[in-house]
Amino acid sequence: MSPTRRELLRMLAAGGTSLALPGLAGCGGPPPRLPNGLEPELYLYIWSDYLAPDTIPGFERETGVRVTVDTYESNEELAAKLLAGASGYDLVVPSGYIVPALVEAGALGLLERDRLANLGNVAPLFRGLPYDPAGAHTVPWQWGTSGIAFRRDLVARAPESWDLLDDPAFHQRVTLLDDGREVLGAMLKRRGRSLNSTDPGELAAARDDAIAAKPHLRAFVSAPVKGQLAAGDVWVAQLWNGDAFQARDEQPAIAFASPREGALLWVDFLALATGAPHPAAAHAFVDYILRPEVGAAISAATHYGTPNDAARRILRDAVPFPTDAELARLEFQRDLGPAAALWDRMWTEVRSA
Ligand code: N2P
Repeated sequence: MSPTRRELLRMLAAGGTSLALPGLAGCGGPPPRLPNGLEPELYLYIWSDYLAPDTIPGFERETGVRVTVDTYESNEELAAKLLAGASGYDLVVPSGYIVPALVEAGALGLLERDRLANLGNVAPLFRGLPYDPAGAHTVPWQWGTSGIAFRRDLVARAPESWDLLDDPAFHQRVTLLDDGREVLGAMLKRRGRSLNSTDPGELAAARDDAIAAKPHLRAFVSAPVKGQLAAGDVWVAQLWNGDAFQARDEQPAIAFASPREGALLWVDFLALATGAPHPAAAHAFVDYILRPEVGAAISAATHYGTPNDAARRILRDAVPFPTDAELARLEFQRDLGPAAALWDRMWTEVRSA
């Protein structure tokens, strides 16, 4: 591991809050087992609004395992918790770009793939991705794009470019995600750069653009902006496609645009945490979400794309894979390697400016 990456991971870990250590009580011997061989508990740490209503109850009914779900709003929040050590979580859902750093830091455990009978349902497009090419630690959860959610009824025209940040009509009515990869990525795209840039000059310019936009912004906010859009307090929000369509379920005037300058494509993964206290239940859950009907229900509820071919076939409104024209404007989020430390510094400077 390069010193800069080590430094980044230490920084992330330092930002972590201590956790009540679920599942770590009673440290004598292996946990008890249910008659089906599974541990009676499972701890899942996942982005908010990322499950179908019956995903957890269905698994609990079937297996007798009691599942505790905690949620987070960014990969950095997840990383901080994992790197602080002994998180007590069994399963976590990182985005692809941060998987290599988590693996290098020893935060992700090895999946026993022969315990996953439904692995074959994963679409070829989502196998062997560079984040974890052999699928040693992860299976794909959902995929999506980042763009602009807006209230059709409150804006005069669809904001389809990041130039919206300069438009006085949106002053204090616009939000950006509380996420450095997303905000600096959008600023880089606005300047025609790669959202995976590691060039210090390009990154400094992206930082300066974000700082210049701050007086116009209502906030940096992620998934919770859905309620503010529905209430009409926010008119325009940088958001992920599925969350935008979840908000539209509540307020039909909410629409989603992919910015003209190009947008970000991401894949999130279900991964085993190192030292998962309930490995048998964790593997059973991974295989459960790989079932066609369980995967389809998750995508139907979250409005994200499923990486599961069998699930996609039974979905009524599956998110189509991007068209060639869209793909030309989309860019996959990648691991930044040692440059992650520079990105982190730039983002801290934006937040504290
Ligand atoms: C969950 C959205 C997660 C998307 N609400 C970030 N990759």
